[in-house]
Amino acid sequence: MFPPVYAILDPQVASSSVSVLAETLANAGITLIQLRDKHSPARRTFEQASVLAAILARRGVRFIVNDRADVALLAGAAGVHVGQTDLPVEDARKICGPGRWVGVSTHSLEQLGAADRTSADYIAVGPIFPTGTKENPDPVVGVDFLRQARKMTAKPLVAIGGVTRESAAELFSAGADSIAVIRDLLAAPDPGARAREYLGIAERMRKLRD
Ligand code: TZP
Ligand code: MG
Repeated sequence: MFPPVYAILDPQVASSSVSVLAETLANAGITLIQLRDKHSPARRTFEQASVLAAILARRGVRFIVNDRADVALLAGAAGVHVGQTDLPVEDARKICGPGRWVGVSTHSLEQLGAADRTSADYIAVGPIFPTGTKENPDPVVGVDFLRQARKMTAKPLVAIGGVTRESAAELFSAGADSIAVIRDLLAAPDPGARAREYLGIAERMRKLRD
């Protein structure tokens, strides 16, 4: 089963250090975590990613580095997530190899179709809802986009952008295999408790679907 809740660690949103948060989220049962650091130099991201890769590998959590396949490989991460302006999926794949995941972000059905024809391990679609977290976000695509995307690919689909506990169930119903959350998870008063709430919603929706 694809991990139903994808936690994204953004140091700009995190209330505590990302390694403390990663432990908290792993303790709560999250099994897929990404480091998304848009502002640090590559050296800092590499150091941070190396620490997270070591902590999370021990915990059986799949750790993904955003944007940089080179950093993901060298840090010992379990995958990389590329956007439309990062290395193309197959080039990231050449760096990371067949054993690591390569995920890709898409913002239109055309991009989704192209991503489906690659070796990507999962496809993210969004922003589904308005988000204050991403700088210069692509236009909001809405839940209907997710429904259309679901018909176009058999790859795991990750819904991202403005996800909240209130919208999570609808996203699973619309065909998401997973929901990716930044602010509503990291800025929660108790991120561990919030993660458990999301996992509870995912589990209820899985039972309804099966
Ligand atoms: N890609 C599309 S929206 C987004 C990214 C990285 C940010 C999602 O953050 P939040 O806080 O869950 O809206
Ligand atoms: Mg990127």
